[in-house]
Amino acid sequence: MKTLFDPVQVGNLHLRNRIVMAPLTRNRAPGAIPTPLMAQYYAQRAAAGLIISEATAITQQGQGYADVPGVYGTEQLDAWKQVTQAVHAQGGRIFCQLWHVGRVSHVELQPEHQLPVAPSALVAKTKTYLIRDGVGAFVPTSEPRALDAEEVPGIVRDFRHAARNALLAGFDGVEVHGANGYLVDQFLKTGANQRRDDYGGSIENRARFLLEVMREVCEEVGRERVGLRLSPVTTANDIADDDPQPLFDYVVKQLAPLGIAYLHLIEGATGGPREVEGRPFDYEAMRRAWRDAGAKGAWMVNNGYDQALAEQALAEGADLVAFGRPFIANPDLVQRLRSGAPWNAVEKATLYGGGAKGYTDYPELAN
Ligand code: 8OZ
Repeated sequence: MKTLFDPVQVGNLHLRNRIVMAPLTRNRAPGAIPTPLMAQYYAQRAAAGLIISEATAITQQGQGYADVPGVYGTEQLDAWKQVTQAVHAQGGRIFCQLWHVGRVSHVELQPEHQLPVAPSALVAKTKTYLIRDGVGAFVPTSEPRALDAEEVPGIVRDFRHAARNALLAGFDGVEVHGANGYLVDQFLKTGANQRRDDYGGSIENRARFLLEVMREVCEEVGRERVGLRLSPVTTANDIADDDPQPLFDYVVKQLAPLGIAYLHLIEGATGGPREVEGRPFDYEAMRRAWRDAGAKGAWMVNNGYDQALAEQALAEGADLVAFGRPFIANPDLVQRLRSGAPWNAVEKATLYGGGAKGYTDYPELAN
């Protein structure tokens, strides 16, 4: 029987357990530059088998919220080095989540206040977070402009370049953010993609951008250092697809020969119910399609897991379980899982933005 505490090989990394810290946006990187406080926060959580960093913008164009970090400038890379060194000093492992928000942005965050870019010029009915004169505010996203087909290879190269940067900054690998209604997910799904060229229409065309990104990133840093996050039926950021099962069936069949280290599934609505009304989905069938196509990478599950559900998932074929909010409130979550100790509750008011409060000051169990 697999347990959460078994060591496991993922790509060429030996992880000390199957417990993953999920990517968590915390908006504590002023000017998109990581801070020493972030190094402390991640180091506190380094007992996880793997940490996936908060979503990190591959370019300024890929930025959609105030004070989220980037991985495109020298200063950012130097600051990330302190984070990765602090995690490694605790014997931990950390991947960088590579993020382009696409239409989930605001002109005030974009280079020269240009329009955010997207597969199609359709507004996402969602909000983003800005800080104006020091005061945080949730504001509707800006109307995006549709990318020209000729611009797409440039964004694929931006992903590739960011992957190289992440390794230069000491990350053990990268996770492409293909979930939660951001750019990759916008290309994949009918609700955001009305293109009539090679990047829209059929499933093959809508999956083209993702597969181009994955091929380039694998070529740059090695397949064993690459993961991908997907959310087939999430409702996050106003995203939807008319028929997700065949879409993701195709995606995993095409991904399999790439030989990536892991696939990371958000089951249901991100941070919400694991079953979404009107959006049934068979994850087991998706995993079978991936395995039948020859994929050997780890299958990582996420969304609302507690200990019992996590153990059940491992028994049913998952290899890794990612915990999000529990890791915010419990820096020693691995220890608590081991001992069956209760978990601290998350304080909502300090999730996004601010300093040490609700970030590095959650209590650990007394030893
Ligand atoms: C919460 C707030 C802002 C961004 C995601 C990167 O959902 C995010 C995110 C989450 O993937």
